[in-house]
Amino acid sequence: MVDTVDAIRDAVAAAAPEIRAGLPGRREAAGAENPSGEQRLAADEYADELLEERLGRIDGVGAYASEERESVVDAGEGYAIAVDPLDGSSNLKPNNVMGTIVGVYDAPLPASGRDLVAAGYVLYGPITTMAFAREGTVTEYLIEDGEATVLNEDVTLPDDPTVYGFGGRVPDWPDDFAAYVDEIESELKLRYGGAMIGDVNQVLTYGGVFAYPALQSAPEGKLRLQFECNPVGYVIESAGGRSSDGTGSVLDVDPEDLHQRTPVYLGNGPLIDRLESALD
Ligand code: AHM
Ligand code: MG
Repeated sequence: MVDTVDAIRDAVAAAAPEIRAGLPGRREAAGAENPSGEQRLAADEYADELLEERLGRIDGVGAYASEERESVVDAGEGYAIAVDPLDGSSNLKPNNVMGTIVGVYDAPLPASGRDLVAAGYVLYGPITTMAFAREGTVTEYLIEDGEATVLNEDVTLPDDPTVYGFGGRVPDWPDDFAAYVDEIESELKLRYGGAMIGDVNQVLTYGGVFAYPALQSAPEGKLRLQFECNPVGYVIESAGGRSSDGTGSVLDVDPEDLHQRTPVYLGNGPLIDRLESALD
C-alpha cells in the first residue's frame, strides 16, 4: 500500500509542472480578495483548485485548507493538509520566483506545528525543485515532467551562513529588530526576492536568516501560521536550523485561527538565538 505522505509528496510533484504551465495566461487579478484581504490572481485560484482536487482525493487525506479559501474542505478521514498554493504570487507580474507550500498535519485545522508529520515546498525558479521534510530529514528533488528525482538526500544548512532577506518596509521595523539588522549586515549579504520560498531556499542552500518580522503597523507580521510559517519552519528545523516567532519555535505558536499571522524568523541556530536576544 502506498504511504499517504509519499502519495501527498508525489501528488504535489506531479501538480507542480501543471501549475507552472498554467501561469502565463493567469497573471491578471481575479477580482475577489483572499481571506487575508490580499488581491487574488487568476493563478492563485487555478493552483488552489488543482491542489484541492489532487490532494483531496488521496486515501488518508481528511481535510484540505488553503490561504485562498475561508474554511477547511472536508475530504473524509485522515491527515489535514494546509497549502499556500502560490506563495509570492505578486512576483508573477515581474516574472520573479514563486513557490507552493504544503503542510501535512495529523490533527484538525487550525493545528499546532507540533502536529506536522511532513511538510515541503516547491520552488518555481529557473528550474523546478522541491524540498520535502519528514522524520527529521529534508530531501531535495528536481521536478521534471511531473517526476521527482532526488538531488540531495539529506539537506542541512551550511555552518558558515552568508545571506539574509527580510520583509516589510524598513521604517516599519521595530527598533530592536532594526538594531539586529545593523549587527548582522556587516556579516551577511542582503538578498531579498519577495517570495518566502525563494528567500528561504537560499537560506537552506547558503545558510543565513530569513525574516518577516513583527512590524510597527502589524505586530503579527504578514505571513500565515498554518500555510506558511509552520510548514517552512518544520523544513528549516528538520534541516538543522531554527525557527522562531521572536520568543521560541514557530511550531509552538498556539493555533487559534485558520488564517492567523505570526512574525517569523528562520535560519541558522546561532543567528536566530542572537535575534531572540535582540528582541528580548
Ligand atoms: P502570498 O500571499 O502570495 O503568499 O505572499 C506572501 C509573500 C511571501 O512570500 C513573502 O515573504 C512576502 O509576502 C513578501 O512581502 P513584502 O512584499 O511585504 O516584502
Ligand atoms: Mg505565501
